[in-house]
Amino acid sequence: MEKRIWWKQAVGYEIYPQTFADSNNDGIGDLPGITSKLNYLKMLGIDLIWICPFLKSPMDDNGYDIADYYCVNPLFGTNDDLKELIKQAHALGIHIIMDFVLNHTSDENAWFIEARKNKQAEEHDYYIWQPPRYDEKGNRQPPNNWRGFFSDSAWAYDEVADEYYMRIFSKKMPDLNWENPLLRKKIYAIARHYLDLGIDGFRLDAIAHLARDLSFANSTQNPDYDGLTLDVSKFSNRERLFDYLHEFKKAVLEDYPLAMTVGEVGGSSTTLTALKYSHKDYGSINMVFNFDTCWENGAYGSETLRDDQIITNVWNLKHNFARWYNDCHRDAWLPLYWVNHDHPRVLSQYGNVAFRKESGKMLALVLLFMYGTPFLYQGEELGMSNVDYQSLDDFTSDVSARNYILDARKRGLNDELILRFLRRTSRINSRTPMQWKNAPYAGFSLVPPRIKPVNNYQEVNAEDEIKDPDSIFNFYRQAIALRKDMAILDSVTMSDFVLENEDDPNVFAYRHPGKKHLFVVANFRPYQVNFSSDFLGRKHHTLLQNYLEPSAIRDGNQVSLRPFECFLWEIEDN
Ligand code: TEU
Ligand code: CA
Repeated sequence: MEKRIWWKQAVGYEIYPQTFADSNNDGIGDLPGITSKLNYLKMLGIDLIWICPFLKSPMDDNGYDIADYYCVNPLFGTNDDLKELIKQAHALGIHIIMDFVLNHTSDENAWFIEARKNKQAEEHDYYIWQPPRYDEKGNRQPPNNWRGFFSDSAWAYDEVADEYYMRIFSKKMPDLNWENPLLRKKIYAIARHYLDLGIDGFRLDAIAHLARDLSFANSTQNPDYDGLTLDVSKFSNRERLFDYLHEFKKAVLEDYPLAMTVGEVGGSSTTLTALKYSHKDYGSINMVFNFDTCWENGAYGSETLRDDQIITNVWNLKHNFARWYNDCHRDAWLPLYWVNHDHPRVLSQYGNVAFRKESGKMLALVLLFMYGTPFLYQGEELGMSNVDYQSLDDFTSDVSARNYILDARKRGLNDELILRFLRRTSRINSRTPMQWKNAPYAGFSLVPPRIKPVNNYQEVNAEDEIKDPDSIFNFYRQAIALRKDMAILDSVTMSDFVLENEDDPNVFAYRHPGKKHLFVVANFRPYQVNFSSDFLGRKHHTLLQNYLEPSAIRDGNQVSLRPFECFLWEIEDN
């Protein structure tokens, strides 16, 4: 029965291996560390983990730059450690999906080493090369004005080849040329290798970018101060990419019907485009991550805003979730998440550290009862929050932050503003070590980790959270257990998702009028707000709430909600 597909019932959890658990106390998280925490994840109710890249890599982009697709990064363990992790996870009923990076490799990958050395080599054409341009003064320039995602040009010059190679991320991450059929075969072989090893599927990294405008014409967008412009139409969601993905499906995925695939399609993909990837009849993969529900507090690009100007746009947030549901649910499945390893912490984004417990639980409730497969991000279940770093140096383990600092200084931003902006938006925020206990380095390691822990592990850590029956962790546990109740899951995934009092600017409320009629109400403000709905007057029983005493209902259809107050009701329809 289609509806019983495992990944439609699963609750996922994203792991950033470098900072999840360090088994050998060298300051770097590793695969045996993950294995050692499987029972923790099981206790939480997780049955699907997505592990960010752990293959051999010089770590220019923390593993998204792969040097050897067939070898576990020695920093993280061995190929045998991976087999052991798969075995133990499966024994507990936990599926594992791998982060598969197929848009680019590391420049230290054997393919690229050969490609730059020898233009005649088969591997040369695995990458995208263009001759330099020369300006009036005779200075060498990149082939065009395209900017990449990490602030600088989408091209890097190679001395030996005397050509530029395309690289929309860092210069150590040359883009792969998907037009080359031999390269595509190599990629498919890698996918098969890991599926045969027992991996249950893939998160497909940066998949929206596999096809580019091969005319390499300049973007006609207005260039920025340095003559470059980030024009995503040049390398995102282009028609040709769907041919590649269909081939991938035929060549690999059709032979593994239980494998799950979730593509990262990013910010420039509409719901219509999403269906091209993931339509149940004509799509190639099972679902796609979109970014439309991220950054709805305006933090993105907020260089000149004060902290008190960063306010969640609850209307946009809930309507974006509803739009993806409405446009897709008949034909495609969806993943659900607040944030991932490329974002700040959700507690700092949409919650509030002054109301850690209340807002942490509220965020759990709202996410876990929507349509789709929810993914928590490591530490979310503990209420982990953004970094408290005081120096720009603390951000430099992230190549995008390094490039951003250079670019922002060129634009005349002072270091104080840069620091404020990075503390608000940097990817490092989510990459700090898991806070396992109240011990040095948050109990993550006995030595200083490469990425500094947030200095609140005295109060925010797994050991204490597990013990405290009223903790965020235990709230997640209860919420996940409820979601897994078959009758509730059927309502969540098979009856409608309807926003309730949809224009209320502060409260995110929705219903599932299924066999079990579910009603979620959540105040997104750090202050008291009034909310009205006819359903508030209905007979119900409370399944979950984040304040011990229920709020007093006034006039039958009005309630005054305390800061971040939320509840889940089952409405009695007769
Ligand atoms: O991120 C890609 C990414 O977030 C964006 O570039 C996205 O494709 C774009 O905004 C589309 O709108 C993935 C990983 O999650 C990230 O950690 C890596 O740094 C990156 O790919 C490169 O591998
Ligand atoms: Ca280690």
